[in-house]
Amino acid sequence: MTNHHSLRLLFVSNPIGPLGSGLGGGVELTLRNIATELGRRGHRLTIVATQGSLDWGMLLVEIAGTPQMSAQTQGRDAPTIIPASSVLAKFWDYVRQVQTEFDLIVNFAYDWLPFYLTPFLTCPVAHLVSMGSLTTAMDEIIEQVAVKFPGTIGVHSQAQAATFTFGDRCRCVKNGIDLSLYEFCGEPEPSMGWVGRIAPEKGLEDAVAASQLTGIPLKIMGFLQHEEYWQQILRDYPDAPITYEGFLSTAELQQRLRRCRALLMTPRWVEAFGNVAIEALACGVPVIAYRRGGPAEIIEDGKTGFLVEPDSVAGLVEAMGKVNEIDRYACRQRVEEEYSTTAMGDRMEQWFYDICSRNKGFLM
Ligand code: HBI
Repeated sequence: MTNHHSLRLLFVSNPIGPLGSGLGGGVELTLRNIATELGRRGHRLTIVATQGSLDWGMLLVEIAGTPQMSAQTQGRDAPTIIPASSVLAKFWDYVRQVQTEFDLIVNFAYDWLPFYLTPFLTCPVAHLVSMGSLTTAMDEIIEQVAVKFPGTIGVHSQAQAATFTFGDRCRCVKNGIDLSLYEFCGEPEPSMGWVGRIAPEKGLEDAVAASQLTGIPLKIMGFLQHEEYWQQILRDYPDAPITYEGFLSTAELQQRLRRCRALLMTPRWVEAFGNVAIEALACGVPVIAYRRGGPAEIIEDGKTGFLVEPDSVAGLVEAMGKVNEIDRYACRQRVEEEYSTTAMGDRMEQWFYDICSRNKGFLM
């Protein structure tokens, strides 16, 4: 193993909200975990994010401006929109000014501009793509970078890669979490759990339907992004024994999640990865998930949970009845093997070194 230089890394966050607001969904947790782990390994991190972001102890450059609209609320033909005083445009003008001080820029935004600007920059850019194919404009611009700069498009699962026509050009880096934040629980309560942004693409209504059918309590945790969608669920399932626990910090989330008998994952779309799946497993909580997207590559059917026919509430109910068969400690062990920050740090560090070495004849 040749000794590697420490890298000067510039992480550019997503433009839809300050870090810590929850607006950025899984990407916030991902950025934090990668930055913390690579910092621990001696790399030098600078994070560019929206004004008002939480200080995670790393060098933070805060930039104010108008946020982008969330990409998944638009249709396939959505045009690329840059609002007045766009925070995204300001992020990347800053990047242009400081790029010579870094070995690698890492883009965490699912937005057109960073991909378009890549050939205009002298510093190499790694793009960690957080969602599957959503719009034609994004597919086109990501593919251009994938072709011009081989190996610089990172994705979290094969299923996510497969949503793109250029999926074979994507590097699957999976994801990871800081296991020290998650406490194993061997003696759960009867409740099931559901964790995620409360929005239509997450299919919460199916988990609530299963709760109403079985009478098993359901703890709902996550950012209430879509009020009307939530109200409709409450109207449709008035007798479901559900409680909304709010948008919680990781510490509060795991404190409740760990006591659940299982986590239900009901994505309507191809979940790029499904951070909540490995958060649950880290607490020893088996995962019952639709056989769709990233969770289907994380859960081993019958070993760390059950994979269910997509959109089948009956399938959820059947799996809920046999979740006691799962060894909760096997769930924790699986995350320790594959999804710890050490395992993820190895994958990310190697990816970054591969890009840098290809780009500048980097001496390793
Ligand atoms: N929308 N425009 C835009 N840009 C992002 O980076 C973005 C988004 N919507 C959701 C999102 N990122 C994150 O929640 C991902 O983790 C899904």
